[in-house]
Amino acid sequence: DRGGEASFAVLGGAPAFDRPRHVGRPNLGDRERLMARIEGVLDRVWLTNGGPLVQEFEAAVAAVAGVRHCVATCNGTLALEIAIRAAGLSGEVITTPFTFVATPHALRWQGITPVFADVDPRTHNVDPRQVERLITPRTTGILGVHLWGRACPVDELAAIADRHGLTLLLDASHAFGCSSGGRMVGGFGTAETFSFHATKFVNSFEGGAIVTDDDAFAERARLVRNFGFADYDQVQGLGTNGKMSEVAAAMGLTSLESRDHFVAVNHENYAAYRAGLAGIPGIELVPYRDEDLTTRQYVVVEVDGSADLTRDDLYRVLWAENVLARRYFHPGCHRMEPYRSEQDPERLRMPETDRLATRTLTLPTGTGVDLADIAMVCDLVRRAMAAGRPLGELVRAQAAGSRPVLAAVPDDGAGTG
Ligand code: T4K
Repeated sequence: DRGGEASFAVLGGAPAFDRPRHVGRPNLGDRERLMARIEGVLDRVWLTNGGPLVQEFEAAVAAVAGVRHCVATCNGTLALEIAIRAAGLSGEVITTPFTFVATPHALRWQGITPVFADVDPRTHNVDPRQVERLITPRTTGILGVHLWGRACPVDELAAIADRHGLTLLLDASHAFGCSSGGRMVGGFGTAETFSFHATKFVNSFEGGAIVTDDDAFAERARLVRNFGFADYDQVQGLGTNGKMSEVAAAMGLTSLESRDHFVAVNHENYAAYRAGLAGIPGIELVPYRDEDLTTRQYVVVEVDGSADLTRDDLYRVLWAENVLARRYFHPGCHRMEPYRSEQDPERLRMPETDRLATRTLTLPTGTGVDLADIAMVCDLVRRAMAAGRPLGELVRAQAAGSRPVLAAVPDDGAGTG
């Protein structure tokens, strides 16, 4: 009997999956192509510092994004930091609190105060009206984020930036290969940044990139990426080491070659989730617009706050079943250090983000799960929501008493990612 509460693994039943199903399980491309490329790296004895594979990867990324310049980096966080430097930002920069903490950290690491603007609960992206309200004489820029690959309100943000003489940068870590209103992500603002981390749609183990159509900006970003070196012995300014290695580019190029396959799998998975979750009271699948190109790398549900089973209850139920769903992005960055301690609590009131951060749950997708897995996950969600309040009460009582079946579930301090 899989119908009763007793059958849930969280209450002592057998887990639905015998091994974990992950969010962000890396999509691997063609292994032979990867290995051949790595052999080439070794044969050339050229491992990093602007090698041929990095150059090829930069050209391929620029082509997808439809921009003139791509500056590949060792990860997405360094791409942000270098873009922030190259843009000459200082003082305060307005950004969203509902993002991975790398977004505000990249600003703060440069001595800039990230000023959080609350989100629009319908789009999960920053609300432009909040942004404009927060501009002060110290504001130098706006850093938007295309959460889940759904473009943030780029036209409104660009208009605000123009009106106030600010620079607009976009953290497009989730949005490589996505479009908005017929334009590819990559060409918005002064520059955009990608992440090619292992968990991303296209991955280079670790990696990132800055893309722009601005020649002078690209030149500055290249200098900053390489210690400020303009030539062998000429340093033009402060720089860092943000270079991508040849092995990373080998993976990135191989991953890129399988892009169409990854998109097809993600779209098929998303459709299976949409069908499987349809009509479950209290569960809403976060939609993508069919008119935009989307990679559907993130399958996110909102668990209705008034439902008998909360998001956190469902999270615990799923983890016990070996479905390692993630509470991206909980809590909002404004509740993380150092921002929580450094900033005026009044300025950290983010009711929409707080509400969203207790409702969203990201489910496994990508090439690491198949349609049978998804059917099983949807069945678990349906049965858990149907079990409702009694199940929630048992799960909460048990979490408080820490019964061993919950050993795999991180406590509330987790969910940093
Ligand atoms: N801006 C935004 C909006 C971002 O989302 C990110 C990164 C950045 C900036 C910064 O870009 P990077 O500097 O990272 O390039 C993960 C990723 O590490 C991070 O790249 C990503 N966002 C974030 C959303 O997710 P965690 O701490 O959640 O990762 P972790 O280790 O818990 O892994 C996630 C899941 O993937 C786990 O269930 C395990 C699975 N996994 C992971 C890896 C690394 C695998 O199965 N194999 C693997 O190799 O941050």
